[in-house]
Amino acid sequence: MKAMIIGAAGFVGGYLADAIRQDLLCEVVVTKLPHEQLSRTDLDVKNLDILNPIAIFELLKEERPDYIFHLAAQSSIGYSWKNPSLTVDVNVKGSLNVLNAIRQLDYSPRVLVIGSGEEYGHIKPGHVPIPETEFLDPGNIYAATKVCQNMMATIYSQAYGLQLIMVRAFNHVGPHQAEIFVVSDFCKQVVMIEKGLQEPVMRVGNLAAKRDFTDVRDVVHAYTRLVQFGVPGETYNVGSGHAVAIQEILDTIVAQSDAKITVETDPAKLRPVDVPIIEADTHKIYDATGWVPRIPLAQTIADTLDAWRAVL
Ligand code: A2R
Repeated sequence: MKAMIIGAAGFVGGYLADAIRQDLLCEVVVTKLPHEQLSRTDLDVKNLDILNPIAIFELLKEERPDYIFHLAAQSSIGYSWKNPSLTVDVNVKGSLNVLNAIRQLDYSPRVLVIGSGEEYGHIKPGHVPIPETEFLDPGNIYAATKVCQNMMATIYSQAYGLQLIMVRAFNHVGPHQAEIFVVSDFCKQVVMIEKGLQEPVMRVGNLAAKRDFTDVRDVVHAYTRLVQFGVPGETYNVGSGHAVAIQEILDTIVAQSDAKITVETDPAKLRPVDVPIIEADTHKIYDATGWVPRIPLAQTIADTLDAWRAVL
């Protein structure tokens, strides 16, 4: 058996490759953009730009993966405001290219199409935890493209009988995440302070917002279970099911350091449209796969701090 990860050079790809080997016991082929670096030497790596439909089809025809995980995306919300056109090209047209290539194959692989909890957007008070049936009200271009990807995959699954399973992943966190994300940002700042590289002041945004965080090392096991046991044409939330205030995250991070730290609000980090609470309803994935996250947030934070300590 063989699995392919499309778009493996990002945060999730390496963790997913390890989970596939462990859970699915299969060979793993991964793709990256030609200009990207993949530090892993133990993986079979192919270059692929999903904006090139012929290249996708040729690669799939050659490799014939039994499982496909489609992670490739322009995944930054901030960048999606700056370059909406590229975000639409990659996340909508690129994903459609992937779906069209799969449709042309003479066999039917099981495919996980990764979307985002951001697709729900402006959650009304009292509408948490959020079930998959919730009204989609995306608040940014990234989220809108992921809604579109989900709809295209749902339609292709129904119309052409493809084995496409859709995910809406809520915030995932862990070692080596880019520092534009809050947990990684806070951990990096703490380590900078520990090492005397930053004055002992943490700069933070909205601490009252509550978000649903899951360790990336748990998320990838949800993906391996869904690709096996998810029902084609269905969408599944992947999250912890518990919202945690950013304030609590900050307190946990600061408590894990010996450094003396004060906290200051940075107006540049305050987002005007922050939704007060986002929390996934996780009954559907649990019923389908039995998956539950196992790594406590304090452990994720400890490991993320250690990863920054090793890097800085
Ligand atoms: O944007 P880059 O240069 O970081 O490359 C990203 C890559 N990618 C592409 N791959 C193939 N063809 C393209 N035209 C293309 N454009 C971008 O997909 C990056 O290496 C990878 C996605 O990884 P990340 O951005 O780190 O996302 P992460 O955290 O691994 O999340 C995986 C999926 C994404 O679909 C997210 O939207 C979703 O989970 O939450």
